[in-house]
Amino acid sequence: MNLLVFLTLFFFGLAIEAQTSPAPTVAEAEEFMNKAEARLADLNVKVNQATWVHDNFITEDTEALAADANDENTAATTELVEGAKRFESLKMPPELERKFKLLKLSLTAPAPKDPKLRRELTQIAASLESDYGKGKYCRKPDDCLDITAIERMMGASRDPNELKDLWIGWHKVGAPMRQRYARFVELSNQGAREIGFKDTGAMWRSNYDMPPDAFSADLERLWQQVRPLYLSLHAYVRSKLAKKYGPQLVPTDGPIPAHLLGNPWAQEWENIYPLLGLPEKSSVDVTALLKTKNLDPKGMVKYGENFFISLGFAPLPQTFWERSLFVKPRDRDVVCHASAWDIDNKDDLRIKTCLQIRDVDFVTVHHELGHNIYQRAYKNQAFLFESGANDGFHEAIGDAIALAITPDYLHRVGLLENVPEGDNDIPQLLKQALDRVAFLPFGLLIDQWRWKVFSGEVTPANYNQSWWNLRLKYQGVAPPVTRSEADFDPGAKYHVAGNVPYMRYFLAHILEFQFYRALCQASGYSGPLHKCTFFGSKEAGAKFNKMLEMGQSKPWPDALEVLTGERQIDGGALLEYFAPLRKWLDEQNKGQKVGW
Ligand code: X8Z
Ligand code: ZN
Repeated sequence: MNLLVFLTLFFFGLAIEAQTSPAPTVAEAEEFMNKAEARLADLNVKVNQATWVHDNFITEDTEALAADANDENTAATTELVEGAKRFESLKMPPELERKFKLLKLSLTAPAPKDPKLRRELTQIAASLESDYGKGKYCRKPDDCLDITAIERMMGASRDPNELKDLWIGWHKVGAPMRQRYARFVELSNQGAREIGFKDTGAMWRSNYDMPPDAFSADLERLWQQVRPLYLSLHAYVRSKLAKKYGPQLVPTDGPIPAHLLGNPWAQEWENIYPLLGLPEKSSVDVTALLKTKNLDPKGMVKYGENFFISLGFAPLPQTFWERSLFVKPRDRDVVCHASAWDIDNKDDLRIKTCLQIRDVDFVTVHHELGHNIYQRAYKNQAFLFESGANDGFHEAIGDAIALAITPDYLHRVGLLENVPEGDNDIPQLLKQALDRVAFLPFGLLIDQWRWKVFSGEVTPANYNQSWWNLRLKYQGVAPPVTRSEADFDPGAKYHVAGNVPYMRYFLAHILEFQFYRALCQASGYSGPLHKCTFFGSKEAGAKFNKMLEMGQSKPWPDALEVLTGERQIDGGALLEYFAPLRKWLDEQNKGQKVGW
């Protein structure tokens, strides 16, 4: 057959094909989507059940079951995304169009269509999470510390050698993950490309109702807005640590050694408050209050629930109390990193935590319950809208409530006898800044690193070096000992091992102040922002719920507007909250170098 005849027949064939599959209609698209949502909702319950069991009882078998469930869900989603391509050029009503977009973005780990490769990816993902959950530092064969113990010890110890030893010990859990992580990146990128994204990082950045580059620009705007406050805090903390540990260990013009900040990742610094030289008893010691009241972990959660009830939310279901994990079990490996669950996308809410009786865990309790309250508020939305307006919203709900744990609140619920008198709010604000402001650059850098890894700008040959470059650039911290490419320090952080995107926490740490300020206003409060509690305000609760029940049904600026009247994420509320502290820090830092 000559070429001309062949081409004629070929195009004739195509024309017939086009005639036999006419352009799809909106009704067909709707039908496709309804079926897709029903199928995914079912699979989602299976994934939740298998993952819950795995995370609460890590064994080879539960790992295989969790990987299986994830594999099935990933396969179905991949197939549906492929099927949805048929409707790509169809003009649809906005709500339906949004569902198609969200379907395409719904996998955190997109996988290749090839079942063998997909399976490899889901198995690697499950094994990395298991490894993190089982992770231990064994000082001697019969003296092994899990992450809960290490967090406790690094929060309490002031011995630099012990801290260094714990830091090095915990970071050993990363190294064995390195090769599997590199393979995971390859496979997931292939999956992202098959769906039409440049790489997995670009896909993650596409989930913010704006072009991915505009999102990156917004992050830079936010960081520049809050960075001066972070630098002031960093300089002040550094000078106090230099006094405590000496300038050889803590140079007054350089980065802070990462093992001295009271936390394995130097991400929140509240635990070193006693080293900062403020008069004792000048701020409320929540840890001491919880201990004096003899609260057990469940009791702490009850306080959290009670706050939400005071705003008008319904109590948590009985099953929450029966099925949640509050304390680390003694006899088995669990993923202790705190999380909130909605197993059936209806009422089966749970948290999984290894609580200690400490102020930072009291904040975590409110954080997790915020997830549960959001999940329940949007449970009547369509499946693909059962999410936060964006993932930063989800992380900010409980944190906004935790900001309202003021001395006044603690007094009202009977945890604190006397509210400290006087108007010296600096100790309280400093404590809060050690938690929320110290976190900001950490929240920003994790995915700066991961996005570079996914894009190929960072390769396995410089995984660790680039990690520490970013730690230095944004946080101004340095590792206590020389690191090399035999290490894989990112793997010692849960969200890298567990493949949970992290930019959400940076956003949340800004959004929570916007939410908090709006809730304060709704409650009728006027006064310095940091003293506000909206405990008991049904008005604040009703306004909150209006935003929460929207889930992800509308672009996030619409949701933000419902609660705050603003359409931009903005650091103004955070800066307002910390304004008195900023002034004070700048006075303390006079004559000192700021930055590193
Ligand atoms: O992972 C969490 C929550 C669960 S979503 C406990 N957080 C981040 C972390 O621990 O690294 C909350 C603050 C940041
Ligand atoms: Zn969370």
